[in-house]
Amino acid sequence: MIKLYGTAVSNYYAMVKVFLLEKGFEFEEVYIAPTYSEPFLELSPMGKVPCIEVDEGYLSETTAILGFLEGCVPEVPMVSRDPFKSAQMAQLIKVVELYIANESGRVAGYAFFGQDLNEQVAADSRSKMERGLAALDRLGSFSPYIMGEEISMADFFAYYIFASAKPIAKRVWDWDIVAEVDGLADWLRLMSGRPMIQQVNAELNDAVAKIMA
Ligand SMILES: N[C@@H](CCC(=O)N[C@@H](CS)C(=O)NCC(=O)O)C(=O)O
Repeated sequence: MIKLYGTAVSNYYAMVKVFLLEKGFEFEEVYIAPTYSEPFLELSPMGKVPCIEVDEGYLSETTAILGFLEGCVPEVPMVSRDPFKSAQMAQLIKVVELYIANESGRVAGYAFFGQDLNEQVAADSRSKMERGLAALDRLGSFSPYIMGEEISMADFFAYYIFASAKPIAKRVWDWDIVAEVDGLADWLRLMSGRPMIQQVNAELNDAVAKIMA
């Protein structure tokens, strides 16, 4: 059985967990906090969560994990069989990861953990996020899902990136990033109504509340 390693407070952990549930996998959750030290680096060479253990070995990096899971259960498709459409989805995921997730992550310490804000980093991060959001506005369909009529891997990935980037942008710049992209607010509502997302969000909110307490 697949083992999912990580912690419920991680938005990346949440995406993999929802994807496992949506595709009908049986899996076991193993709590581990991210750490850049042995022996965890054997499982996840960058010391990050989530990672999974399967018969063949360990896998980290969320998009790689989702790609593997997709290949295991193609009968619940979350990637188009059309090579061009599939590449368009990969393009959108990459834009969201590099220019929204990673850029907002640079100021997450201030937003979530009371660290000092480096104004230069914040300005650079904001200008890259503006471009990322403009790119998402061009690439996303939101009719009703992010790539069009069918739900895809990109919906789960982007949903949990916005779960983190939205409060970060609000806290750092008092900036509503959801309003920057046509259709994003309705799409977030649509995704939030999915039973598996509701289940995982309840666990995530619970885990965050415990940490705050
Ligand atoms: N690129 C990684 C990002 C995962 C990530 O940033 N995980 C966070 C938790 S949400 C983490 O492990 N942080 C610890 C660290 O960066 O040292 C992926 O796609 O899985």
